[in-house]
Amino acid sequence: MTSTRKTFDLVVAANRLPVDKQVDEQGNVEWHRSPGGLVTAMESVMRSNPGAWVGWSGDAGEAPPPFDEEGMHLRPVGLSAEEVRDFYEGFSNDTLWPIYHDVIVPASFHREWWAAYVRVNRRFAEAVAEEAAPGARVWIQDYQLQLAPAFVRQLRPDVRIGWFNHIPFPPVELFAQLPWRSSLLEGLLGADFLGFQRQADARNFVRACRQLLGLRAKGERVALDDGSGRQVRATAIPISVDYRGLESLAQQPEVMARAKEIRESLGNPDVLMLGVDRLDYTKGIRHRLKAYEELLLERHIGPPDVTLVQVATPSRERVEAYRSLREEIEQTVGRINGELGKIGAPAVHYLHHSYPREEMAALFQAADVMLVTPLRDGMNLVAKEYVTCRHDLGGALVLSEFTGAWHELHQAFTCNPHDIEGLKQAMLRAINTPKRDKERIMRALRRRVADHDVQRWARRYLAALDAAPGVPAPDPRG
Ligand code: GDG
Repeated sequence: MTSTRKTFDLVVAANRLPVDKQVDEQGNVEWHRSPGGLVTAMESVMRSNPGAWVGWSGDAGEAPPPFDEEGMHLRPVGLSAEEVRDFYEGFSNDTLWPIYHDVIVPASFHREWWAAYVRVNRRFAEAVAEEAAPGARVWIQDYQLQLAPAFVRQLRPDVRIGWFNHIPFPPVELFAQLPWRSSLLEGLLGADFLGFQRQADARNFVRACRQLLGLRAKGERVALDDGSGRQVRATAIPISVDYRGLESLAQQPEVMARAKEIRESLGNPDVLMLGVDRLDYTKGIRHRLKAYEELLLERHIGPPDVTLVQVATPSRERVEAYRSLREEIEQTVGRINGELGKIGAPAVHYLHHSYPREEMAALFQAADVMLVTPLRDGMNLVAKEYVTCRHDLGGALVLSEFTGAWHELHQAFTCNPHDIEGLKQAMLRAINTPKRDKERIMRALRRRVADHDVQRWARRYLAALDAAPGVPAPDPRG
């Protein structure tokens, strides 16, 4: 039996499609590319390999039919309203997310959420299996799809399967809390190659396989005990940003003019501090505000000379932990402004919005001090985006040692956000270090990101996937 259906040599599966749906006044549906780094990276590899992308469209209900957009074949996966609640908001964001981020808030465990997670992972795998050409490369993304590798292998043993984790992989002591820990590991072990942000994350995974599944492991390789002789490699391939694309955006005269305008509209402060985060408890926004408030109270700094712009992009607003975080942050901002602001010069400019990329690039250029203070973050792209936009070598990056980014950008003004006194000192150092020293630091940070951009990340990942051991050749010596 022959089939005329077109299939693809590279299939990416991610929770979301790389496009957002927009409906015009006449009710016509249009899809617009969402500007994430992953999409940019994929574009560069898909130019030479015809590629498909499997993902959820973002709306509950039946999946729209597959379509082609900007050189990619897009294959939507449908989620019912209950599945959005149980698979996405529930198991992904209220069970796995807290466990994988040091249990900053308690995780919720519900068996119906797990059932939805299994069902949706299987649905993704079925879509991948239909789109993949014989011997294709399949690249599955992130914590929402940890069972998909094994489901894909059952359906399509001929394809090469990789998975990349955008968030941390927790130490076994935390991972072991999950009632479904063995199934999650077995799901991941369906892959040939597993990529992580940091070597420590890869080691945590290997240790979990040893301790919880009793498997043998040597270095980065875990040996399966199912009689197949198969090995799975787990290592770090840290993600990055589209350095060239973003730098040239930041060099546009309109963006540079907008950066100046932003500073003027804030009253041209001596020091503009900036935070840009999804409104998430992992990002350390509370700790940052506390340190800033203390610096104001102790009169080290104060408006109008110094001000803070905090962009908190709306996120996961139906999950309770996110609602209460928002309330707490907004109360804190109100208190700081009420007690320490001046007429025409608030101490904190708090913006609960999402902005276009051009505006973000302008904000990065306007900011003298960028505050990236997560309690735990897989990578943190904002840190890399900030230095990419600083082609003028201006600005200073305060960076938490609990981000993946810090392992590459440790020349930044390092902080431990739990240590409020230390965080305050890092903020003051970022303000007071002489300009020439700050330029030297910025040059080094920029060089690192320029040499390790997202295109390189994607190429390295796919090369590692191709070279993954699978079933190693028998030793010729017998
Ligand atoms: C996960 C991991 C890892 C934010 N607000 C706006 C906006 N953004 C953009 C930023 C940046 C991205 O969103 C956020 O990326 P982060 O890396 O900072 O954080 P997560 O969303 O938690 O991402 C993380 C990442 O995956 C990639 O592997 O680094 O550790 O948690 O690009 O610029 N962009 C626009 N408007 C906004 O208002 N245009």
